[in-house]
Amino acid sequence: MKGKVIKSTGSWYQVLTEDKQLIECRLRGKFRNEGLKTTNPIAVGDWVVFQVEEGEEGTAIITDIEPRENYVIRKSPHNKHSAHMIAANVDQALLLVTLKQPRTSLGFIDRFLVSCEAFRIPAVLVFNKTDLLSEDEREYQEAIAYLYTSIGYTCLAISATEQTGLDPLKALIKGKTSLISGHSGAGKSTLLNALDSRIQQKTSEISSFANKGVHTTTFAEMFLLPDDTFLIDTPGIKELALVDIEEEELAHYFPEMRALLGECRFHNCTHVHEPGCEVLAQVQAGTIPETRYESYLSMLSGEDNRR
Ligand SMILES: Nc1nc2c(ncn2[C@@H]2O[C@H](COP(=O)(O)OP(=O)(O)OP(=O)(O)O)[C@@H](O)[C@H]2O)c(=O)[nH]1
Ligand SMILES: [Mg+2]
Ligand SMILES: [Zn+2]
Repeated sequence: MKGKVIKSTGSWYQVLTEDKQLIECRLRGKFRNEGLKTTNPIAVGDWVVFQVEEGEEGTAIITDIEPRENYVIRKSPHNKHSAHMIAANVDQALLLVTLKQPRTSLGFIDRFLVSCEAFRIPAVLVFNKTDLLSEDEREYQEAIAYLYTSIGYTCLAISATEQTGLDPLKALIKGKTSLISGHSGAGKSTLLNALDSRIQQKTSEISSFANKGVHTTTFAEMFLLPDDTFLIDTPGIKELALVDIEEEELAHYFPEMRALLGECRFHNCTHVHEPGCEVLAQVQAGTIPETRYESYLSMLSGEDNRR
């Protein structure tokens, strides 16, 4: 029998069977993780083969994991050698962006987008907490959304608490499996609760001292909505360490640069100082946004993950 892992608590996995029954499963034996060094062998979203245990009511043993279409891993910023698999087989990743409480920086957005490009997962920016914005802040948000839309990313603006802007979001997630990411306190769990009243994820006010979230959600969990719509709530991202991306590959993960890469004079151009660099020319001409290019440079040098 086959099913989809919707929750993992370390030793137990909650699996949704093909006929929409829930069954608690355990893992027996060692699983090779497709050469990936991860701290967990199975993630939310994995399709697994299981066998019901004899004599045990309603529990089963996972015997196999189906090949993954894609996966999202988060590298520990402190330990280069360990990575945690957040989810597998997702159709899209939504980043909840908040201009304040907490502030999501452009550098953070760009790191997230580059990671999604590397994982080959379409990314969507969802600006949340729009109810908190002044007129000026709203204009600033619209300018950012315009910038990312022009690069090709879908941008939406919502308020999870006021439940505004949710209809386009509902249309976007319908029939798909979507991962919801963002800083702690950005409102991921609040949004889940707003999308379906049967979902009751715990939420917490952000700390008034640090203006940051308090990491209320501690493990990824998948929720089933009507119409085969799956949403994955995840713990807030503190820092985003990039998965292994070679220097020469990095520009490929910026769609607005990717289109130009054949046009630089040198085929191994790093787009930093080389003569005849088309990327630099477009930055100077203003067609590549300066903030994006700054993010490129900061990722290239491997400096701060935290802006
Ligand atoms: N004003 C306002 N507050 C919001 C909005 N969405 C969420 N919040 C508040 O932000 C706080 C944090 O929300 P959570 O849903 O717990 O945030 P989270 O992203 O799940 O955080 P972690 O689980 O820690 O990663 C709560 O007090 C919410 O009520 C919004 O649209 N507007
Ligand atoms: Mg949460
Ligand atoms: Zn170049």
